[in-house]
Amino acid sequence: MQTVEPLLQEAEFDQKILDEQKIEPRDWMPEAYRKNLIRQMSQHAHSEVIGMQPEGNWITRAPTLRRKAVLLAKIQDEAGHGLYLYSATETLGCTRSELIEALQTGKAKYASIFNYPALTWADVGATGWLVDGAAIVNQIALQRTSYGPYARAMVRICKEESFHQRQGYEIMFALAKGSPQQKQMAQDAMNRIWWPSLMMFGPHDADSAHSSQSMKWKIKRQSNDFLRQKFIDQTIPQIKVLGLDMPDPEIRWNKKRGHYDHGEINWDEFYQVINGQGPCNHQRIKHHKRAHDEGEWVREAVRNYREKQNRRENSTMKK
Ligand code: FAQ
Repeated sequence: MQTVEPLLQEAEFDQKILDEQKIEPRDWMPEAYRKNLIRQMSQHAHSEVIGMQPEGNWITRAPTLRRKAVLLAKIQDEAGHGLYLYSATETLGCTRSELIEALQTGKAKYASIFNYPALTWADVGATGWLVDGAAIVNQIALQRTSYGPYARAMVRICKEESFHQRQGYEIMFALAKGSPQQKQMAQDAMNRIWWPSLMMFGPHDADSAHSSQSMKWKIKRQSNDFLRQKFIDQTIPQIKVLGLDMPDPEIRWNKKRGHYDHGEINWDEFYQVINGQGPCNHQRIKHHKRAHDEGEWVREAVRNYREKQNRRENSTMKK
């Protein structure tokens, strides 16, 4: 016979979600909620960490010392975001090494955008402006996600992403208002990065495997298509200020809808990239493995230090 306790726990959980209360690590939660959070949060953490690679490529080639210092600070912020998100994910009962293994073996995904190369300096600008811009639109909604540690991490991350978006736009502005060659470089970067930025919001709502349950649990607060449209609507006026041509010939203001209409995303390309067949998937994971292996001595030193501390504490207690 089923005991009433699990039913009570579930009812309490449902009520908390209904009342907009946060679920905390010590609270009871359905196993599927926990697993879904681990999936989304760890993929988010992986995106921040893998996302350092395309931009990292430009640190030694930044055009001025100021640009270099700003880019370094931005990339360090992304590492910090990865850390908050990994730590928040660990509160759900999984270890860092399990999460890293899932990334390196391809079990866990990361944002498809980072499987494209950063070909020119303008890509650094377009990435800050469009990729961080898309990330903020998504993450502002996630500040109200139902899991406490994730929501709190998002508050700080959003503040930093906002600086990232502005530094990207500033690079694009300088290029777009510069020489004809610089303007062309900005146009080319925007044309290439536009579509993968739209893909960051995931498949259409009707094709999104997790959305319906995630929205019920308030893990996701707004749908993929809603957020994508919001990003498009806020970005088109920014393109106009830059004086660049639209990256999509079908972009048109739709008075009736009160939104910009746009062309269809190439979903075949999206699925190819998220399933490991993008231009840089192999390179990104290979680089991550190498960096991770090279950091083994740090993890070993921490483990040894902890063991030593534990032995010292145990012997003090015995005395
Ligand atoms: N790329 O059912 P849905 C950043 C997967 S942070 C790869 O709609 P969901 C900062 C999805 O995981 C950017 N995979 O999934 C930065 C699922 O696969 P699974 C990262 C994608 O979770 C800037 C399957 O497709 N932000 O950029 C993508 O409900 C510059 C079905 O999709 C976040 O992660 C994609 N674009 O909605 C750093 C935000 N889209 O798990 C450096 C948090 C979908 O079943 C430089 N995440 N998939 O194997 C989310 O909001 C959600 O997870 C979505 C996807 C909206 C990404």
